[in-house]
Amino acid sequence: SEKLRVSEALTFDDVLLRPKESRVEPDDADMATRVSTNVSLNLPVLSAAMDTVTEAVLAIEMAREGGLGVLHRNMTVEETAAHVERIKRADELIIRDVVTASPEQTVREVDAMMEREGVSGAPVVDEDDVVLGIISGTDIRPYLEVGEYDAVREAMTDEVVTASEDVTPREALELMYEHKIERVPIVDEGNRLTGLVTMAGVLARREHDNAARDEDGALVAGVAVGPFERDRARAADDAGADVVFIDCAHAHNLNVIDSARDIKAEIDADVVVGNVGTREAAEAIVDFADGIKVGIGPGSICTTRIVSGSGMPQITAVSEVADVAARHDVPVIADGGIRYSGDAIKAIAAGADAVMLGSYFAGTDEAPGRVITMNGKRYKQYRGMGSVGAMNDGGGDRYLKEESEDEEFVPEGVEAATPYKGPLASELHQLVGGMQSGMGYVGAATIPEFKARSEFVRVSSAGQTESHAHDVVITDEAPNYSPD
Ligand code: RVP
Repeated sequence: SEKLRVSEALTFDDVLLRPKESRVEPDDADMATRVSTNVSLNLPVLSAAMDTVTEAVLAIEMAREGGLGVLHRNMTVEETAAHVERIKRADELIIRDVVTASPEQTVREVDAMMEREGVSGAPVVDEDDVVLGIISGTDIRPYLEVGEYDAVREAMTDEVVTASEDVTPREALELMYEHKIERVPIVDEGNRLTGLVTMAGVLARREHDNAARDEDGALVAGVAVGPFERDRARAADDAGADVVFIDCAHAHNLNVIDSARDIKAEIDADVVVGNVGTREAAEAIVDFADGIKVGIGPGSICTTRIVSGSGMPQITAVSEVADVAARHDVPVIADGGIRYSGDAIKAIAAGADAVMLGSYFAGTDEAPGRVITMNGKRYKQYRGMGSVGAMNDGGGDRYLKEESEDEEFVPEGVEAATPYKGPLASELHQLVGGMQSGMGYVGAATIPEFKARSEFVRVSSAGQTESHAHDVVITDEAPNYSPD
């Protein structure tokens, strides 16, 4: 019958990257990419917007490593704004909460204050915040011996090196080295204090030289919002979010598309729309979306395909969407189903610019939730946002048909546990290192080059068996491989 003349759709295990001539050493593969029209990352990796995966703590670490954390939406709108602000302030060059001294205070008082606030120096300002001097532990020490009741005015250094708001980290460091000082007050045209840059702050930022930052140097922030949550989208945007993700299980719903379009028109942040899994869906959103997220049913905790009988195996879904998106120069994110680094780089080969993972990060220290021990092994909770538990806790309307109190949910996700993994940075290191190996095998030094150069071969089930460790008993756990 006509109806059964169906096309085939493939997923990760159905394909492998064809090895090619190469001069690319994996370590040299450049992982920089775009996640949306205006936002670039240094790693093509996002953490899922799930309440057992991404809150501010994990998002900060993701951005410091070069990727992007997408905040879940099982929280109030106020909490969303607060989490975004935490991310944005985390690596701030200019401290805004400056501990200041007044010229009339005694040296003794300032000494106690600095001790209490945990700072080793403070700008001295008048009632109008005009900077008069700066006082440090070194200025204070001699006075503590002979004049602890003298005024700060006497003890402070009154030739202060200041800078303006637009100072760069490099300029600030140069100033500090040149004048042998550890802090530079930031002032406006009236010499009024607006902030402070410290040596310790600049050096801490240097430790994360691969971090994903906005043009002001703050870490990038991503936020999931429900398709009809204009208030959350606006709050996230006002708080400084770089990318807002319209978070929907089926974004080829025309009501969702209308609303996403409205949200896009209202906010400054980039708007990524998803999830979709077909060429037609991509065509319906590509004219206004800043990025398209792909994944109908591949997630490890997702039962959409079983419950609804609908879905698209992920490699085919990504490549259909990518064909459309590439023509409009819109980035694509492959979301869900990634178990190994090999899956992640296959998703990029299929046409994605970045990948999003949930289960891979849920077991890390930075993810919300406690470590639990079962049968002597350590786990952390991981649950689908369409699971009964997540929906009962609030924002799971992604999978909710109707808002009704008394009717039972029809979940499309499960509640589970995932092995405890330790720090996020080492998980990411394994993930990205494996992806870079893939680029080495294909001979591509950048993500765009890899997308163009990579080719797939089809794998039989015998080939799949051969791919995994086989015919041996594994004696030691590898950090990047644990077959189910
Ligand atoms: P995974 O990385 O395979 O654990 O998949 C994570 C993805 O699964 C999420 O980014 C989201 O797209 C999807 N998800 C989240 N909750 C559910 C559900 O309850 N069905 N699915």
